[in-house]
Amino acid sequence: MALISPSRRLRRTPFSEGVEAQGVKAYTVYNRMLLPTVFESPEADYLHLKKHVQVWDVACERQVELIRPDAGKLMQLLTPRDLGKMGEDQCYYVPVVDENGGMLNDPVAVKISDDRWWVSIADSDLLFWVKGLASGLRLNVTVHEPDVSPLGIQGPRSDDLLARVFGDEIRAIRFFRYGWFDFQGRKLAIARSGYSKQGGFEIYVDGSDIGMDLWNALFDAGQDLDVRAGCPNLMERIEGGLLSYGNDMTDQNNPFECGLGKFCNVDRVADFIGRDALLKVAKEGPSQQIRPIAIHGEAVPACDRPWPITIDSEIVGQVTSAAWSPDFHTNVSIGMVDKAHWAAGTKLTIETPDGPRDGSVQERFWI
Ligand code: THG
Repeated sequence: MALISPSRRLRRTPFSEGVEAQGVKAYTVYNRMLLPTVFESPEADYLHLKKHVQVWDVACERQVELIRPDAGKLMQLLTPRDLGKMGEDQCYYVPVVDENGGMLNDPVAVKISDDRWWVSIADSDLLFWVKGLASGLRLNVTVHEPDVSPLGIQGPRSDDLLARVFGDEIRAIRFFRYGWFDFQGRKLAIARSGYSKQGGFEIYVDGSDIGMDLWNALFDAGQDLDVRAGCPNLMERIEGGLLSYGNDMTDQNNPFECGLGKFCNVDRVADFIGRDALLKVAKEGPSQQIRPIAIHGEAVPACDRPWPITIDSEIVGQVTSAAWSPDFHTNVSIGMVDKAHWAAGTKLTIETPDGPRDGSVQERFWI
């Protein structure tokens, strides 16, 4: 593939300097910002992530901040997930849907207080939707993108690395909870969350000015842990069934199709946008759904467009993410499959650009 030309529109991050110094080899574009995809090689990065600890520049997970009296009301309008019992130390993975129940984003919502929220977005322009609603409904709320950039700490030695920089209290943070920790006199929210299944944290770095200081402090503290710069790893995230908005689902899919029905409290939440549409799907059930699919044979190429899934030449779905898994010795993939054919064990044909390949629906994701 040809190179992508840099420009002001393609935003750098507070950590880009560090990422470059560590020899980043490839980027993708996410929320109009640079997101590293490879350091050493996809395989080497994967093996290191599963054994050690990595620091990830995921600043492209931009925050949409909702602040002032109607912030909580607006936040609940955005999602079918019930936020009623959410504490001021919690993060929730929340589907955000439009008036048709179509997925607009699948962010992590961080509740700072009743009237202040951060919505840590996937790759779509959610800011405009939220600003439009706030304005159209004349709500008493400010919606903007603050200078807050997540820095991921992922891998089995994450606790050990962060304890050295922030103290042992870091170890007590539970999954999808966060605490406030001091760095250079600034209070940073640190959550036990992140886009891998290897364990870890996300530091919400408040202020670009301290980005490189924190980056350097982490690498200084973790030398003997073999800490490295890393990034979301395609093979690992498919093994773990972590969804990628724009790849595995779009606004053409509802949350039930995405397997996110467990995050939809359509009966309990009285007032969210898309409720009528989702009540219908909740009652009838989705007609297609995301499934783990093993693709047999040698490594498949990059999945940069949907690959049709067929049975006896009839299209029954599509694969949207796929990669060779070094640990499971098969191609792991995520696909959307019609109800009639989504049962575990179903044999499928996947029409890859290299030709048709045999595959099968799996009982569950690999990790
Ligand atoms: N962290 C933060 N912001 C993000 C992401 C993140 N924004 C972009 C993107 N990732 C949003 N998408 C996801 C997808 C999956 C998860 C989080 C964000 C995730 N899922 C877990 C799972 O499916 O196993 C846990 C879900 C749960 O049980 O609540 O973590 O990663 N800040």
